[in-house]
Amino acid sequence: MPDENPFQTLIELKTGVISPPVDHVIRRLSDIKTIFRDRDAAEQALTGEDPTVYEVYNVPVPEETGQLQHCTSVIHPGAVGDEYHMTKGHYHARRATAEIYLCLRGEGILLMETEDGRTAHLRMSPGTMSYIPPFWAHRTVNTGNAPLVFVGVYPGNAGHDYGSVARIGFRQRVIKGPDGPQVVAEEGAVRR
Ligand code: PAN
Ligand code: ZN
Repeated sequence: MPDENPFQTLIELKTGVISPPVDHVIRRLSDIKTIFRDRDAAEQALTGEDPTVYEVYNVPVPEETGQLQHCTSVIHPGAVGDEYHMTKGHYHARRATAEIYLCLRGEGILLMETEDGRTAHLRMSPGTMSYIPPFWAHRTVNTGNAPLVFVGVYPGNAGHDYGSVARIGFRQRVIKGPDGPQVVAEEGAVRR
């Protein structure tokens, strides 16, 4: 029997802010500094202010099979050394769950990889709808000068596993090249 009522939220397309107010996660550089390859540049940046790298606005939905989690992410423009601002990245705790990213604003690259070593990336720009299949870890990178704003929709029971990415790292990075953003293979061993 249905025990919930339909509801609606409003996304401000320019900022990604959802109203009425929902759960709001702020990731500052001090929270995520170890994900960037140039640790000295990260420490240097932290001697000044502690910049907000990205924010997530999560519409609260029960974490249950059949539900659809949905949220906006806003990655602010910037770089740490030669590496663009990006999310921590994760696998879904329940690996067999997919996700859709609909880009509303900005330019970026969606990095993906599997535990058996496959890698992929997709460019994001307003209107692109990217499909992250089950079993693919995902991390989003803002390669532009404006906020990268996108909607994510994924199964209610997916959950997030950050530990695997934190332990193993991502096999690809996006750096500033002479002709713009470049996707490069992570140097050295995969484990670090
Ligand atoms: C997204 C991400 C969001 C932030 O909603 O959670 O972009 O990235 P991290 O979770 O890696 O910090 C999503 O993929 N949810 O499943
Ligand atoms: Zn996800």
